[in-house]
Amino acid sequence: TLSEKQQMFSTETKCVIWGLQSRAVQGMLDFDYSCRRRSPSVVAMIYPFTGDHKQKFYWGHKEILIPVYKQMSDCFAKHSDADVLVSFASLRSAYDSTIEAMGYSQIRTIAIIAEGIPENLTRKINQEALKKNITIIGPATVGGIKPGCFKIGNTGGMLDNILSSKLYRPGSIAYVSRSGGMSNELNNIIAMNADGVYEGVAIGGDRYPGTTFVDHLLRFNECPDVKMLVLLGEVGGVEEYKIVEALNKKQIKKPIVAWCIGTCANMFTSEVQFGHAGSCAQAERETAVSKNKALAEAGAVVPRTFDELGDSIKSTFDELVAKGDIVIKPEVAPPTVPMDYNWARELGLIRKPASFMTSICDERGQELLYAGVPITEIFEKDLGLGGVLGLLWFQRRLPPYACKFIEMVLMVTADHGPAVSGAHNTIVCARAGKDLISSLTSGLLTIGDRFGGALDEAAKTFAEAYDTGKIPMEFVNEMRAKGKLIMGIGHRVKSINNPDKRVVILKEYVKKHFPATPVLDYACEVEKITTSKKPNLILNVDGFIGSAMVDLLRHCGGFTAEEAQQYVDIGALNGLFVLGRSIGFIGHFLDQKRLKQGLYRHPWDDISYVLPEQNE
Ligand code: Q5B
Repeated sequence: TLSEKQQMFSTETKCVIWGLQSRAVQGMLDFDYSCRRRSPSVVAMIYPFTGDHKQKFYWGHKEILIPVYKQMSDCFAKHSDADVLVSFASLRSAYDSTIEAMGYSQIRTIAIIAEGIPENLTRKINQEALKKNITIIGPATVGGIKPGCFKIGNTGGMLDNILSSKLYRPGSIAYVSRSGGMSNELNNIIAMNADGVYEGVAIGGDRYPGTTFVDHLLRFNECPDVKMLVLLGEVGGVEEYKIVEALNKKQIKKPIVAWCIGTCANMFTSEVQFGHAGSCAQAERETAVSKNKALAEAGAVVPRTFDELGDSIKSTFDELVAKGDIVIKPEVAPPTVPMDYNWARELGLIRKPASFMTSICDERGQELLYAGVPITEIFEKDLGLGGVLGLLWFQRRLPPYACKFIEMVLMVTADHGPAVSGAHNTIVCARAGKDLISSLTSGLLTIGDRFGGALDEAAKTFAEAYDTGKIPMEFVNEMRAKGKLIMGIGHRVKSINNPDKRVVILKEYVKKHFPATPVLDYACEVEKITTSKKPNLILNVDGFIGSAMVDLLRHCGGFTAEEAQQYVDIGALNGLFVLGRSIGFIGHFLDQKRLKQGLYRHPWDDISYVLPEQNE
């Protein structure tokens, strides 16, 4: 029987994850399930930045809860059966959390994923681990995998990879590599050329890994179920020479296929630093070519190139099968693990009708798109607020004169004093102690036919009257006969004697820049008739913007007649007043707060109490 240390993981291994790594945890649970483990390998998580709580995961089809602890002490007290810690702590917190974890006698193995831990701290961790007889895998690694038993974090990749590399059941080959990415490659190569992986460890790319190639190879050499070894070393360092030594001393007796990557470094005239911190040859001895030569001389099977690694594994494996050292076991299909929805979608395996559709904005890519236009382009082309509104409201890149008009509309409607319904409501609400959003919305809720919300109806009625060829007088008379007010006509304080400067400014601009203004002209004709009756029955700001917007939509060249009509029908134009006036309402809210105005109570002398008499 193997010692506990030799058998690092079993089907009963229980581990704790340091860090809120939900995807990695789910990957481990899916692996466990595919291996037909009786229970999940992950029993808890530690995360010092939130309180104790539970997170939901899938165990096959079933949902399970895994506790998350703030304190490591609470976690290990509750889960005394966990002897492995998989640490996703950052390079800043990995040292402290690993040292703390080593204080718990139940811990036998720690995998440290973080890259970039200072080498002096890694060496302290390694010394402490040696004293406490703890196996460290890493730092700077994905970890390792023992098919059928346990998977460290993200090792082996997604479930489809686990299945295609047959990692759900043990094979006869154990490997060591430095790189996590290359260990995935090995899982695949070994599955294709032999009966699969028994155990694989990626020791990590740092100069001082917690455990070395030879530590694991000696362990595998003692394991009766491991029939053959594979080493994937790399340029830099001298760890591979310890294997050469172990081979020469016959400490490693099992057949070993070995390759050190980075042989191309010899083709460069200067020193080459590969991806890992340790992968740089400081001397001739540290080159991949020298190490491959030494390994071959010591008896390892060394292919000519990395491309032939699979062939070497296959021929060595076939020999062991021929000798009867390896008996190929019948394949048993793993249980079906439900596929993660997002992954299945990404692979194009499933489709689901979307719950809602959107056609104005896409924030999913690298850059935010407004109606398909990247925001950098919006700034580069200086489309301005009017341009953004054109994209998000009308899905069109409007011509510059139209963008400018929209901005002018927002500017002139931004505020019209504290006395109007909406500003009044905002002020009363602010003075009742409410917040900005409540005060703003209470003001916005007053916008309607009588106040600021007549744009769409004005646009509709003036356009309809114009389109049906009614002469303005006929239209006014018809409205009066129906007992209807003309939307967009009339103002409480403005009149022909006290003209609304906002309308004057807009009119001047529209007349100068719009290609055609038939509906606005029609509304002005109506105004002539209504003001002849009463001077305050002017074409007001709502009526002006409404009719000018119909002309803009119809004649700017960006919309069909139906599209232009649709925007009026769906009530887009009132949005201009709502948006513009929100600026003012927010201003009133801030003003009241700045002026520290107390609760508003309407004065009694301004209220006429008209209650019925008692004897009535
Ligand atoms: N008469 C705006 O009314 C107001 C008539 C009309 C035919 C009409 C009224 C009206 C249509 C809706 C509209 C937007 C309620 C207005 C705005 C933004 C604002 C606000 C601000 C800002 C004003 C007196 C006589 C009566 C009525 C007749 C009135 N309107 N006839 N068509 N449209 N307009 N809303 O002054 O014979 O005496 O009984 O509903 O366009 O909200 O600054 O304050 O920026 O914040 O209260 O500019 O016109 O007049 O209702 O007492 O009527 O005129 O039938 O006739 P007043 P009333 P009679 S812009």
